[in-house]
Amino acid sequence: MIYDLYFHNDFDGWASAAIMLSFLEGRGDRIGHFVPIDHDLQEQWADDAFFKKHRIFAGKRNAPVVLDFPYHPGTAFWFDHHPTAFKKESWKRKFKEDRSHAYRPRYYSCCHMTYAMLKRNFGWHPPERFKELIAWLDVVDAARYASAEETIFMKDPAFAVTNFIDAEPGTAKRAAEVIRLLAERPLREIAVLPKVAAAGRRERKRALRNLAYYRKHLVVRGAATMIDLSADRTRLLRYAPYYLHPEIPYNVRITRKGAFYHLGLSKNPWSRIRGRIHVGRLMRTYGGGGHDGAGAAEFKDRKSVLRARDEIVERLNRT
Ligand SMILES: [Mn+2]
Repeated sequence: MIYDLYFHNDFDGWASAAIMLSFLEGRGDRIGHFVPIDHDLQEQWADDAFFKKHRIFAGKRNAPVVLDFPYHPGTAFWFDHHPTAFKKESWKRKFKEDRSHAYRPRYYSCCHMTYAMLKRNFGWHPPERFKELIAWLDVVDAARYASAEETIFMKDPAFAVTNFIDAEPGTAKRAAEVIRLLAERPLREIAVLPKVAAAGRRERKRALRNLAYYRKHLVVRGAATMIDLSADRTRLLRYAPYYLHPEIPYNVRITRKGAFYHLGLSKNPWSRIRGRIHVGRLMRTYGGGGHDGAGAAEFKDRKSVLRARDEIVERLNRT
């Protein structure tokens, strides 16, 4: 049988596709098309005839496999772990789990979920090396890093691979190449391939440059650190505040998105002192949202974003 592999265009989607590739080819099936997809498809995705109609590739359509992406009833296989897996109420009602369609929001990664489902439902015997891959995706896809330091210095081979995947838009050809590598080789062997190693070096250099910027511009105000990146968003180094101030529980960040100012508030996942405020709820009072550990809101001008930031920081210091 021939399948088309559709997968979310990030490390977890590509790694899920690698697991699926190994399983399908192992039982004598073939892959017709590798199709990286992203959430800009949403409108078309809602069409029941999506797999017949879409223009992502020309030529024959094979049985679709969808991984790490919202549900679609026209799939031969579907595995996802996102809380937003069902985009249409009618699809959600009709959905029935079977051995090739499952939804497991408890999994940290779709890669791990796919691995577990294929083992359990099909008696698949995966190659030993996949244990490393699923362990890493459970870290990367859920940002469960051991420390802030680990994310800045990026010494593990998995970082080079994820940097390589994120560096360029995922064309079908490039995705097919890397997915096959992920299916056949351990991460440390992929990380030393010239293009992958170069992406890793580039990102490590950028991280060090941005760390220097944070050292200079990060402001401490009691329970929160503050960084203003509205002049240059490329300076962003998400976990730098927690590396520089491991005991400070909150970080407030200002960035710019087109005409809007974006105010992001996050909790330090590694500090011993746990922030007690539900960040998403607090940001909702500013018209934004989020979850317990991170949230954001948008503002029309600089004056209002700074006023909100000062109010929020004051509030964080009162609890
Ligand atoms: Mn995922």
